[in-house]
Amino acid sequence: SDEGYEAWLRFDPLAKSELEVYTDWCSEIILSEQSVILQAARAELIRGIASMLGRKPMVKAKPSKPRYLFVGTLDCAELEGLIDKKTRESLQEEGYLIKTVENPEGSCIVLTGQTDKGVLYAAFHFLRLLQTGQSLNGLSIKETPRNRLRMINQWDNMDGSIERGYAGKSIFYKNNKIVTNVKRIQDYARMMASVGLNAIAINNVNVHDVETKLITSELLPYVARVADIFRAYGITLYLSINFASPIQIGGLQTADPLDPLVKQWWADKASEVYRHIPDFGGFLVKADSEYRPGPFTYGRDHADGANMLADALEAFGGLVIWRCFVYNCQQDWRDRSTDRARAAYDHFCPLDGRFCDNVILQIKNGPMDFQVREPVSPLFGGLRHTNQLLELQITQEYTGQQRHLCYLVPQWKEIIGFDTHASGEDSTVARIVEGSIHGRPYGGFAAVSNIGDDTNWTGHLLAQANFYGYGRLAWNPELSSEQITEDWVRLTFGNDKTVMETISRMLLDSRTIYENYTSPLGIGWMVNPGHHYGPNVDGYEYSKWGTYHFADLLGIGVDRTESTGTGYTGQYHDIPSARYESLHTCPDELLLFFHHVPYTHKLHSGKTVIQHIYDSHFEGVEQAGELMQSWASLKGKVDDTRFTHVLSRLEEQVRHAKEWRDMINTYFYRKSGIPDERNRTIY
Ligand code: GCW
Repeated sequence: SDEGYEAWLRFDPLAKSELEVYTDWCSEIILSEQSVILQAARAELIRGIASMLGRKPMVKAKPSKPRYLFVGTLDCAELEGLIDKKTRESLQEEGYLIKTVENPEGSCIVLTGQTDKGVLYAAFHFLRLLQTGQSLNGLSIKETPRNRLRMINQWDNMDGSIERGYAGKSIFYKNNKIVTNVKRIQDYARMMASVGLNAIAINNVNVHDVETKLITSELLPYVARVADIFRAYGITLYLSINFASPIQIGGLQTADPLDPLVKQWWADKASEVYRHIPDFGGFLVKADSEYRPGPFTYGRDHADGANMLADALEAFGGLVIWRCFVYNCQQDWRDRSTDRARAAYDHFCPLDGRFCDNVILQIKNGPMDFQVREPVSPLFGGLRHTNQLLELQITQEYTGQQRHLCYLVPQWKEIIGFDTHASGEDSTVARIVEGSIHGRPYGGFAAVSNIGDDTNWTGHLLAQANFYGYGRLAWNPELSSEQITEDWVRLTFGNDKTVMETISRMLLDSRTIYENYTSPLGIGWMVNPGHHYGPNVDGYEYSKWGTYHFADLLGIGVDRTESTGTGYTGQYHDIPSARYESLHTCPDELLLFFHHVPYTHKLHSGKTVIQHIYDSHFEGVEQAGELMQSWASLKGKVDDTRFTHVLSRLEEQVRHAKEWRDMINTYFYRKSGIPDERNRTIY
């Protein structure tokens, strides 16, 4: 039965019309070099081509047919004459080239890269061309990743649970051990490489007791085996570490980053790790955040902490990825002067310029925590002399937990396209994190994974699109949502036009729909505390977490202006700062994030805030119903197993959307006493 295990690497048999030409090109592969990564490329090509064309290609050292695939790095002598010098020189480290070379003596399609990694990416791209039915004539595709780091963070714990995981248990750990059956890890590596991802941290940033030991001689051999699997797909392995390790596993009295014994301990630890894993990526660190240990305990700051680790790793080429999700999580709700949104900027901007070159700050996209709508974190515009990594959340903690359809690529496009104005116009987040604006050596994207051991990886089958889209965007932030979506649908469901258009539309509309029936106008939260699923307007209103909406009988929203509020708007550069500061220019969708307004305040849309709340919630539920209808219209066009699975998720979504609608509308009707203009049922 088809439960979606193959994800977008299904390689379903192709239609008759395409078979003949493709077979002509693909029945012979010329590959003479050896390396584990080229081995992987070869295996992928054989598997994909055999599956799509129904015939296994032969791999040879010399061509015996007039048409063939040539696979190899630019170093391969045979490439002389096939690729000109200028093109060769223009290819960057992980870049690749797919080129049709027509010669009277024999024509080939060249899949090549500067490194074997590039060749692997070329192989996956080539398979995508076949699966989506593209012409192979005159191909000349040159690709270079925009970001040096294209990373995945697993929030997996060694007991097999996954923090904020909605697709089963960990594929990495079971019963406090690293799994021995590594088939799924390998298939995961394939999925990652197929979209160009090149780095992974395999344990939760909240590093508990057992996971603290991942860097001990007892567990490192097992970690090394996992690193071996990823290495074959060009993926570098990282570990999240516990800042208090010197105490917890090192027997020291302190973890003070300036203590010579602590420094020495980490330096020794680093060399031990690299003895086991020579190409180890480095450490991912959550410190002084949500009760995790960190430098603050010793009166040191984040630069002291990060640089100490960076010094230990430097000799081995390792990186420290230091998270900026640092805020006061023991706030008093009565205290109106503390604003959690300010925290990352307030903590890290003053340290700009102090971090070592092999430290990268990992910054969540928004100032709060992965809500369906947030402004972009002002820290991206603030830092100038520091490497930056954008942190996104693929796992749908606040966006329906993979029970609701919420395709995040459009949200991510908005984030990376946001103009910080840090160095004049077009200082987008994409350009900042890639390092080009401030000339930084490292940078890129990181994201929290949404996969687990459910057969289809992501719980909701359509949530695979979020993982896929993340990888494609990390490679090239310029790709449009539409392009990425179309590719994913074709790879996953085939090239039928109706299927492609229907599913694409569903995906592209889904985030707005989810936003419509959940929390309005950028205010966020309003979820059940702890697990964060389902509506609870006051769930966090009187808590210590700093996530308030301040709704009363007259109005709602957080005043984050400089003139009368928390001053958060002042963390942006002039242009975005002024835009958010003024009620006249603040965009509707973020209004309540920046301003506290009466329910009768008129939006740019012409509606009052209260009427907008009612309308969007009624509309959101209708739209969720339409999602279900759209899917239902595909009966017979999508195999039964996948069809039924998605349909049942969408039915659940509609039921739960109604719950959201009625709780939110009722709450605001009772608070404000203002009736719905259209007299619909509010309880
Ligand atoms: O969003 C919050 C989550 C925590 C998470 C934390 C973080 C890993 O609710 O589960 O912990 O963010 O990003 O560190």
